Amino acid sequence: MRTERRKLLVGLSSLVGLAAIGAVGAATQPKEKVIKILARKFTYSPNHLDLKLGVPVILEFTTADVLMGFNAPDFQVRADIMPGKVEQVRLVPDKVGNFSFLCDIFCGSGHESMNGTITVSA
Ligand SMILES: [Cu+2]
Repeated sequence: MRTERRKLLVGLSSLVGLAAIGAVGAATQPKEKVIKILARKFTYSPNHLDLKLGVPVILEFTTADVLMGFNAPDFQVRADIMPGKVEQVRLVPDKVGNFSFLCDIFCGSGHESMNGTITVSA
């Protein structure tokens, strides 16, 4: 009975130790890079993003005029970019190559050409 209790205590203390290591690891991890993107009729600035495979980024959107959309279907990321608001989405580049993004909310006569590219390198 006594040894059982000791085993339990040892088990618990190593769990606490692991949790502490986990907390330190999280605290020292670098913050995800924030990429600011300004949408306006009918472009994104920038309209080309260079990303690294497996390195997540935060895309931070604002619009200079009307409501816009952002859609990067290859990464299943999309956002509504509303006037007067800052919209953030997280993108995880999980494949290498060139991928398109586009505006998916009709915003005027140049809407169809409002797009950009994401290049993910290894
Ligand atoms: Cu549009």
